[in-house]
Amino acid sequence: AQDCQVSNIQVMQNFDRSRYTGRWYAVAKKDPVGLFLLDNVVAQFSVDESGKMTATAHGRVIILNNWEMCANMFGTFEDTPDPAKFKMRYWGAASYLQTGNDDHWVIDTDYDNYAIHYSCREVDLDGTCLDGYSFIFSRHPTGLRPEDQKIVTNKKKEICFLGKYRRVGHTGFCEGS
Ligand code: FEN
Repeated sequence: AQDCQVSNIQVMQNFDRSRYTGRWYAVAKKDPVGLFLLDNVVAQFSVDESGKMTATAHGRVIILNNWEMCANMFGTFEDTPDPAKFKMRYWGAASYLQTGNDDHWVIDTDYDNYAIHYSCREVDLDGTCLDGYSFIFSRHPTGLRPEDQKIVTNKKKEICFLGKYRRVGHTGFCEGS
């Protein structure tokens, strides 16, 4: 189950978007090519009255002239036939932030402690992911529980991003934004 083909990646079975709502702290991330969020990444997922999923996220960025900013990002999700696979349109509150339209897959979650997100932006000719990003989320700002670490390591392997993650620090830089 680990041929690294994007089309063979297993996602969360019977994904329940309402149980996924609320605050998630990024504890690790695999970066895409280009501009992204540096650290202090916190996401907040919601489901509106019609059942549509939306999210906000913030994170520290460094713009021109080494200015540290808190980027406030918004995302709307388009459903697909697979309940754990979405298309996410995203944009920033500030005009200098990039906008985009990415895949947004929930690989695994227990809803109460951890979640593994995956997005491949560019699939290579051989079917593997050439440019993608991924977040490991925790409900706890202090990180993953020891009992969840093994699960997360296995999933990183399955999505072929093992060894490509960096820890996401939380210093309070974006608190209250
Ligand atoms: C996700 C889940 C919750 C909702 C959203 C998510 C994705 C966020 C993304 C952020 C991209 C940020 C960028 C920043 C940027 C998955 C957490 C929305 C995909 C692209 C700079 C840095 C420096 C500069 C200009 C812009 O544009 N950063 O000079």
